[in-house]
Amino acid sequence: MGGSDEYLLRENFKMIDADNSGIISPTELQRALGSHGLLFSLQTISLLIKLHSTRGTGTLDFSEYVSLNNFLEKTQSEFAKFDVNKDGKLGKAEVFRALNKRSAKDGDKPRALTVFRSLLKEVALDGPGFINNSAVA
Ligand SMILES: [Ca+2]
Repeated sequence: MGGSDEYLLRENFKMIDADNSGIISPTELQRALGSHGLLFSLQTISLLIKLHSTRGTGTLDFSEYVSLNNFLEKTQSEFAKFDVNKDGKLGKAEVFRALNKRSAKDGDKPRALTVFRSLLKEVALDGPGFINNSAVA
C-alpha cells in the first residue's frame, strides 16, 4: 500500500465516521455502503465488522477498516468474475456457481465464507448488484 492510498483510506474513514468518534459503528458503515448502492441488512453489516474487528467490539478502528476495505475489494473482483453475462449483477445461477467455487477453495476461513455468502445473497437477490467499480473505493 502506497502513501497516497493510505491518505485516501484515511479520508474515506473520516467520511464514514459521521459522528467523528474515531471508530466506525455498524450504522455508519451501513449508511456509507448504502450511499454507494450497496444495501445490506444490519445483520450482514455486523458479520462484516465481526470478521475484521480484531478488538472484538463490534466497531471498526482505522486499521480494522483497512482490512475490511481489502476484503471488499477482493470480494468485488471475485463477484465480477462470476458475472458471466456482464450485466453488472449476479443472477441466481451465477450466485450458485460463485458459492460452489468459493466453498471448494482451500484455506478459506468458515467465517469469511459465511460473510461472503451473506453478501452474495443480499446484493444478488435483493440489491442493485455489487459490480460497480466505484462502489467500494
Ligand atoms: Ca463513529
